[in-house]
Amino acid sequence: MSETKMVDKSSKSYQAWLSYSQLNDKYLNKFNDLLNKISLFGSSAITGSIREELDRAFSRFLDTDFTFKISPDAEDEIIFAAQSDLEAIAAADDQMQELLKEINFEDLNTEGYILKYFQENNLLLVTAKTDKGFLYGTFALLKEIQQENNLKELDILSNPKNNLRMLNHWDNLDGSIERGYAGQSIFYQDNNLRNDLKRIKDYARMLASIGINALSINNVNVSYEETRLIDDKIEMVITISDILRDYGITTYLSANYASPMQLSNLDTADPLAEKVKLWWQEKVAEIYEAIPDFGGFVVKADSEGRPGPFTYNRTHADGANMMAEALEPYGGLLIWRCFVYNCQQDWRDKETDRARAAYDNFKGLDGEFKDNVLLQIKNGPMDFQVREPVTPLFGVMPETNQVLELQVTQEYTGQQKDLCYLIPQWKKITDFDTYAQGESTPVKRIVDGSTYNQENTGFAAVVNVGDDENWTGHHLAQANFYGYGRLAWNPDLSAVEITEEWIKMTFGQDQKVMESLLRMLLYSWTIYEDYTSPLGIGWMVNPGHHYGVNVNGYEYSRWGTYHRADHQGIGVDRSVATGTGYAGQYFEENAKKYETAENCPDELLLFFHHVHYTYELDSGKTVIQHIYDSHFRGVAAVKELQGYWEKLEGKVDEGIYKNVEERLEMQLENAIEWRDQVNTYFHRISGIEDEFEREIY
Ligand code: GCV
Repeated sequence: MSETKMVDKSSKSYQAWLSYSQLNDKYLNKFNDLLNKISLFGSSAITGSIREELDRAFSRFLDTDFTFKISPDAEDEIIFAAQSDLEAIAAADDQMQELLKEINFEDLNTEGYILKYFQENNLLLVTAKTDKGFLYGTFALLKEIQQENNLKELDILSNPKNNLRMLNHWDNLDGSIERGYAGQSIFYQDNNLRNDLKRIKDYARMLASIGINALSINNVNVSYEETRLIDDKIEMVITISDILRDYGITTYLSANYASPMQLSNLDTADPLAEKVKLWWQEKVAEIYEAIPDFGGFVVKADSEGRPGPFTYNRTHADGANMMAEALEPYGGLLIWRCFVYNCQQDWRDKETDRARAAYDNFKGLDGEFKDNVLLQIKNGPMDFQVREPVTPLFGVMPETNQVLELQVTQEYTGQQKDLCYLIPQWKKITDFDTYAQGESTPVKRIVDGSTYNQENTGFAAVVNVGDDENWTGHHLAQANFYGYGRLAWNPDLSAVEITEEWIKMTFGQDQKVMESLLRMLLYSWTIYEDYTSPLGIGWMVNPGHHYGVNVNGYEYSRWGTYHRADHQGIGVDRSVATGTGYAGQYFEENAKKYETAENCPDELLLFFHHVHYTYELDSGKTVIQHIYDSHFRGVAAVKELQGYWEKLEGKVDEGIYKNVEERLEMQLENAIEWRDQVNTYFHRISGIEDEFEREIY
């Protein structure tokens, strides 16, 4: 039996951005009239969640025992009601009838919401077409209040830009989490459900507050026990989905492609075999009997040892469509991952290029997938490195639904020991111009479905939470979780907007806290890049667990992840002219940019080209000098991070202060090790001195 961690649910670290601190007197006085007269309409399960949240929030905002009046009256000045309830009120109320004329319900989609203040009536309405929109609107108003924004200026209509806003758990039933850095699973322990269902509910609240509407609850590497979730362990899924549903979240499962073989001893999982099709149809019918609003499956097939249609000489379209067909009658989705590559490569083989794999495996299948199949594509062609180009697959499959997959859990970006705030990286990815339809076809416009007029598209990401009291190990890693949801709702938000919002929601209004944290968070990704792998090369990590430096850790392995450094130069030639041809997978504008070292941006130079250490970058430095400088700079910057944090002692919650202080110490140690090993390695191998004669070993 594994032990259960003690968690203080009243702590600031647990409450995360939903701690609803008491409002300051000035703000309270200004909006007292509104804040004390609130009513809520509706009786659905989701309105029940809204009611609970409002009770919790207002008791803390106002520091009183706040409970809603059962029967709202006409004097109320903040009204929470969905469109149908407002219309019912309006039938007997002329004033409401007039107000309704000013509300653009026709501009709302099914998950959108409106927050609108009417000055003449001193009335604030929170409304939406559906319960789900209403839930998001409620959290949006709480966000406005918690940030102490002016309620009498509110006039917001917000629709999510992406229909699918998903998080993927890589949780196993024994409680472990693949690539988890914040403790054990909040769902499972010893192949059972954990008995702390309250925690799952608190998690659902956090998800809803940032607009997440889909959750896959088990690892994409589906092992023996997890395969049983669609069988004799379905009760566990029912319990979880019952909690998530009340927060507008649809439950998905990662499915083992070979389930029919494990669960029913079928001798094949061939997608074209009738008995296999029938098996899935019957299985899916059973699942929907138990969970009528089940979302569907996420599938990792023919990838890193997982079973898939290749075994039967079938295509990924054959495999995905067979499962999608079973889900179709119920409106279920089949989310098929494109992380398919040869993980048995010989490092001596310079022809095979892992970066090419997603495009090579999937591009030719465009138009062959059913409408309820979504291809989930990692942001880059390799695997969530600190810097890699955006995958060329986005935009080249106009007849296929595409979903962007990000990694919130920090596998290659510091494992929640090192601070690495990923919103700036994700902004670069979502804003990347694919040129799929000429200039201005950024990734975000492909995966929001607008470029090719698709509905089943959106964002997915591997989440970073576990059972640590603060959910994410490093308290500041909560910002990645928060920011992912906000970006999935609206990828046009800027990194600064999202960051400021999270800081105020978590730490309140203190200007010093804001200034320090903004700097710490916004620069942390490039700081991490500085002291780790240079110029887009990636992978110089310890094999297996992927934390810490190991320059040659993956150089002679089977994973297709090489830097090809020798005494003269470094980098992988992926040009069309002399290399693996990967650069040619992009639309022309990008292909040209990446094809030559001269045109290629510095930050990705070594990803696309093998160059001499004395090659001069756009920055004017040589490659080797850049390696030295960035590594020295990276360590210096970590010390600055420590300095910024130290200024906040006494200004932030003590537990949080200590947590971050400790993590920054670990980060410094890690950064020093990276700096010294990388610099020493390249100094020895190149024989070139540092211009500034700093200490290299
Ligand atoms: C869930 C990388 C990770 C694996 C992960 C895989 C994937 O290879 O190291 O742990 O497996 O990606 O995305 O499927």
